[in-house]
Amino acid sequence: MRLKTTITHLMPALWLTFPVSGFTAGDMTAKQAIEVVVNLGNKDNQLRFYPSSLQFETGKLYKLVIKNPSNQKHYFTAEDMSRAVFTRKVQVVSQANETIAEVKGHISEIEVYPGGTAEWWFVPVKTLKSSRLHCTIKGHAEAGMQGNISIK
Ligand SMILES: [Cu+2]
Repeated sequence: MRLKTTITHLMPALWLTFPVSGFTAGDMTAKQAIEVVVNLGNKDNQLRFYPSSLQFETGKLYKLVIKNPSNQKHYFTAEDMSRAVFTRKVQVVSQANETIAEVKGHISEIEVYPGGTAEWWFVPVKTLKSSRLHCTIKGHAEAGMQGNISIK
């Protein structure tokens, strides 16, 4: 009777001392982020994403740096991707490369103004075969401002 009680009391301590590998993966949002840069258009105002194809992997923390080097505003819209990731935060970066705003919560699209940069920090939690990336400004996707995103 007494022995049984002791063992029961020891159980939580044992779990803490010997975590089962793979069971306690830790805080995935606290890992070192993998940086991926995507440009919305270019200096010649071409209506393209550079690159237009993005690949991610589940369980890794990404910092997607969305830059707009063009003279007009653009959207990074990826509805399916937004539902397949856990967003840690979005940071708005100034021209001097200082973080000037941080947004938390679910994100479905990001609009970046000429010369601006936004960083989308997320962890993919679901796989995605090939989902649409596009700019929602009238005529932009039709002119070529679209791409695809996959998560493996
Ligand atoms: Cu656009």
